[in-house]
Amino acid sequence: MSSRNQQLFERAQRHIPGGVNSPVRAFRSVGGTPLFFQKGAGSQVQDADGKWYTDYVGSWGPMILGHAHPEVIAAVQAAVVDGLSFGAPTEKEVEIADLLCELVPSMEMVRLVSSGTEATMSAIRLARGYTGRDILVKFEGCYHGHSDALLVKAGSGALTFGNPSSGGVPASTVATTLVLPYNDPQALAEAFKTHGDQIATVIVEPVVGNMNLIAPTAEFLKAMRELTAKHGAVLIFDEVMTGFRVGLKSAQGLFSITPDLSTFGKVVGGGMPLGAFGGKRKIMEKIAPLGPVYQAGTLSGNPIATAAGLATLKLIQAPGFYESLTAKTKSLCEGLVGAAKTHGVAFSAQNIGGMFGLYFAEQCPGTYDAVLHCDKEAFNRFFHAMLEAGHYFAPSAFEAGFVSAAHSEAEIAGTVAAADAYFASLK
Ligand code: HOZ
Repeated sequence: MSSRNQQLFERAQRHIPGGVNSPVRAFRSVGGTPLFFQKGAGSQVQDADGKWYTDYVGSWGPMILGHAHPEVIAAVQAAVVDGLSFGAPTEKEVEIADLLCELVPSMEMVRLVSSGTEATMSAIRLARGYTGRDILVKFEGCYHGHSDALLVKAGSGALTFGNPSSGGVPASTVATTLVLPYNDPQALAEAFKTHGDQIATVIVEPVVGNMNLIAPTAEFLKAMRELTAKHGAVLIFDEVMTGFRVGLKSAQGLFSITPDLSTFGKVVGGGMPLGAFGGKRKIMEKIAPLGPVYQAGTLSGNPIATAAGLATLKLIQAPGFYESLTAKTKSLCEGLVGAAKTHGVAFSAQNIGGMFGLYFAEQCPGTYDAVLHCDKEAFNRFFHAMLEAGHYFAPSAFEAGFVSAAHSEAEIAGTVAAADAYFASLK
């Protein structure tokens, strides 16, 4: 008899393309049937067959407190009874805007939206409107949501204009998107030398989480800040993934770099659809109704989403929160590396705050090319063995993983023990 997961997946495919509402969920990269979840509690998620897993995906980042945190649930329940949406301002929007500007060093003004994709798309429009220039620079392997101008694959060579990497994106839309290699300050300097007076903005994931985890070099971030400032381009830190995940001041606080604009999503909404973009007042004042750059949304600043976001942002300010989260994520990485080493498996891992990368390679990669050289098939076998043992990692070798405050050291030790048993079985 087929499992309920399988039955649901078969049924889903009738009316939902690929049976999923976001492609990476389809398990195409790792093979097999995607899990349908019915419940989450703390660090655990339960699938449609009733099996529980220790969750290292955390809804791709938002669930930093774990699933169904009582204070977040209470805040949402309290908000729900007062109405679901008004399409008009509410006090909670003001509260969360104040808090974001207080917590994140570069934020002087902020606009709330409903997703990370909206945040990055709007920040780019704003940067172009502010500078009056067209060229957008992005980096190979960085993902900034699915708006047209950002869906560009890397061309070979450092200084090529991109081609669409998705059907349906007109070549003209991406003709002004320039794709450069990540962690390559020289390529960025060349781009500014050639196009400096036409570059509106450089957008970057300050720690990449969308080609597995890639840590930035200090030189790369420094060069980016200096070159954008020198040429009058807007530097956008896409902190949708890193925001409140790598530290309370986000990646910009961790690396002491002040971007001109930043984008947020995931943790900021505590699991509800909420995003934000913000930064320098003189740039933000170009947005309608103050300025000529249009941006809007019926559900922007939704009262339920802001309730969940505020409750989450309050709890992550607890003393020692990030020290503990970082230590737990580190013990997961170190434990897995130790187990792999014991059994002679080529494997490496690293974390920055509560996000981590696992690589079937001797060393942690620092570039897109190096990530592509990791052993994807070995990851896929590991993924399925761990899933079978009740440990849920991202279903792709090209995604970062996440630990929550609800994960206990004992649960992490259990995951390491399961990995140890799997690595031992490979001999
Ligand atoms: N954009 C997410 C991966 N980096 C996946 C979102 C989802 O499938 O929910």
